[in-house]
Amino acid sequence: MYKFPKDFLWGSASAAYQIEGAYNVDGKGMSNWDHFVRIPGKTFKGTTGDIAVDHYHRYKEDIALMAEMGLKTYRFSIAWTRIFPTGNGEINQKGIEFYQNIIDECLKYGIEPMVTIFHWDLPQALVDQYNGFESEKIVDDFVNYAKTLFKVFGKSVKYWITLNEQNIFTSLGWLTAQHPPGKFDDQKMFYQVNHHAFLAHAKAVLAYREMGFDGMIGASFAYTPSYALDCNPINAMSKMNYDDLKNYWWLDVYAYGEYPIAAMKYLEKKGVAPVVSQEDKEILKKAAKEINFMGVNYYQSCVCEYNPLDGVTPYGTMNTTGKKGSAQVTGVPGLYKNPQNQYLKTTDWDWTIDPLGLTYLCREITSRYRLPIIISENGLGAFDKLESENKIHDIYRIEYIREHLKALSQAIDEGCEVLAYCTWSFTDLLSWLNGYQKRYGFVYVDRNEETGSLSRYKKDSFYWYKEVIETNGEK
Ligand code: BGP
Repeated sequence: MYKFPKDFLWGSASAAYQIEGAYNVDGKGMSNWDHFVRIPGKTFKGTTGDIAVDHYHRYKEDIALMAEMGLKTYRFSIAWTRIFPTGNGEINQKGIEFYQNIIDECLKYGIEPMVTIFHWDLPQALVDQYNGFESEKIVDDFVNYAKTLFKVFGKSVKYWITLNEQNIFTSLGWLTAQHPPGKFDDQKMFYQVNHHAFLAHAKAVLAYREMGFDGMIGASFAYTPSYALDCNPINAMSKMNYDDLKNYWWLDVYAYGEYPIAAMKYLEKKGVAPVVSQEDKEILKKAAKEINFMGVNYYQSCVCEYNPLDGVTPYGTMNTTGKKGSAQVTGVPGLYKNPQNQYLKTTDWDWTIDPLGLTYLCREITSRYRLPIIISENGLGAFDKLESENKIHDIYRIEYIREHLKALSQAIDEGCEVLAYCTWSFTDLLSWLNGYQKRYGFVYVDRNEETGSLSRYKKDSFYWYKEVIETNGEK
């Protein structure tokens, strides 16, 4: 049914904070998330990743399940605080050992490790010292951390993702106050923080090359492709505004080392543009030539419509409960707003389900950037039900992934170079804003306090994806 290249990397992804637990074990330092979840009211029903799904102690069992499924790659992130408990200084050998074990375990089964250097859990010590990404000091500490990983793991790991979804952790951290540091509408800082993150990414990429490695390195971006509401030119302009500010602002810097012109003008007029030196510009450009792929996390597309100056703002209620229809329309006054797409269904969390959007974005990346693509996340968050005999009949997930794979194979057929597809996620895990009830995995994790003890059960989708991999997508 689908066509995929011979060495296609069938994968699945996770992130340290969302699966590991063991938040204060073996010398690990406190992260900004360990800190944030302890502030009352910040997370869904006060959930934390203190234990998460205890992957720290169960990684062998989890990776054995990956091997049983036949995964070709496993994307996971390293917790900075396990390697450098306070962000820099002395290396914590126990942390190195843990990730060495994960990597060895993957390699033992022929699973290619794909490592995310930063998936949002920042050493709290760096926040206490200089407010983390708000200061340019973060760049040196990040590069030092990345270089340590390259030095220790660089021979066994060939795929590196510098930053996961820079667009999301900065938006939720400095605009909507839903992630640490929980700041609201601080636009000036938002753009400055992003600039520091770009520099951190760029310098890490350059360091990787300077150290002589020839593996694959890039960033992963949460890409929400957009459609104009209709052929009214004012809505087409709204789409252009949206893309410049919400997509190309990141993609262009990774791929070209340059900010989009119209968006920069707009921010300058508003007085919120980042301070960018000549030297920074050169670094960004140099690093852009060194990335090997664009990492894309794809969950949904959006519609763009004209939004008047007194229109909706970016700060409408989000659906973090799974109660369909509770999300509000948001946008940027004067530029665009994002109404629901009447042609598409949504998940229980109001995320649009749009397989063709995946073909669309692959085509766009290919023609705009001429870069290979790694789909580093794609999946369906749902309320799964544990039935008798520990079965989970998640046909809706199978259908979701099947349709997205069809769309991906279409993109490949139309000339896009796609190297890997990682589902989010392998086991169920913590959803940052939605607690544990929003499940994504192929493997169910039983959280029932009496019976659960975090037992793992294979869902129907597990067996289905196993066959997809076995047949290289022809099933
Ligand atoms: C991405 C993140 C992941 C993961 C996923 C699902 O933005 O990179 O870490 O959480 O989204 O999102 P959610 O858990 O909000 O449903």
